[in-house]
Amino acid sequence: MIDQIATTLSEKDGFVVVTHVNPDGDAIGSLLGMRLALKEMGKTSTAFLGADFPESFDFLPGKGEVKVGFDSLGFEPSCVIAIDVAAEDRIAPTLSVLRKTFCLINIDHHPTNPGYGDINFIRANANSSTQLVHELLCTMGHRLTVDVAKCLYTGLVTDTGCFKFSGVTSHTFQLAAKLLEPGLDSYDITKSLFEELPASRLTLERLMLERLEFLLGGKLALSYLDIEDYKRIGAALSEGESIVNRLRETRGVEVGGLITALADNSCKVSLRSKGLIDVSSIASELGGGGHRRAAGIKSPINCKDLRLKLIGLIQTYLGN
Ligand SMILES: [Mn+2]
Repeated sequence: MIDQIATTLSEKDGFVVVTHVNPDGDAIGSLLGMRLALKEMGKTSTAFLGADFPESFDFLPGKGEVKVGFDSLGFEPSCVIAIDVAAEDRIAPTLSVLRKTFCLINIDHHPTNPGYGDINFIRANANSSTQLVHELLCTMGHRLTVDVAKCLYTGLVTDTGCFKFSGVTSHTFQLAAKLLEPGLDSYDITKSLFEELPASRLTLERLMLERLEFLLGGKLALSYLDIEDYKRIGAALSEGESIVNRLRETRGVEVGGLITALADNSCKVSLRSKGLIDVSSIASELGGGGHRRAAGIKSPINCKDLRLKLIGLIQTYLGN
């Protein structure tokens, strides 16, 4: 577990740090935080993303050194460290090749993580994966710098919805205090995360709210977008995952849902619940998955039919 990982990192050299596809704040924070800390320890390492670095996290230190491909690794890696990756097939695709050669360290807080690593450090009740990275650094006796703290704090803030989601306890704030300790200003991070959004995000949100319907006696807030809307507005498809949170913010609403019609007549649905019903169960009945309060579906069924199935299922779960 954590001691074994600490020993491995101390004794070996040459590490590749990876995270999940479509990375969020916790994924990017873990990736950069771990990589920077390894660098501070004098270890040879690289962070690998498998795709272009997401613009919204441009403010974080170390992003310039993140590699897209493995072509120019330049050293002999001994271990791959996967952080915040719930399932092995969610790691950037090329890792399957590496898997045969290296030891795989798996650090994560998703309850569904099966422990696919050679060494696993999984704690489902951790607020963020950056919390686990922090614990690892403490175990190793590594002193926290402002740069590493910035990355780790970003993961904590985003995965707790600015300390707003369920699961936030006194321990969460104790960790936040420790991360701010090296001299970090919380607003420097939260401003970059939440007050520097692209205009396309607000335009997309306006369209989502225009098309909002309250169904099932006001318990379901449902809206609809088309992939063409995203293209016209110039918004990334991942923006849908953020704006859907708005849909459960209303009194009486138990579930918020955003349906997106994709180009091939298939359909993507993002679901958010206040916790009364488990949207991951609903999602898995329709070929998707996720958590109790946040889940998603990608289905070959067209949106019109999927919408009706979805409303029917939510109605059943609500016991109406
Ligand atoms: Mn996470």
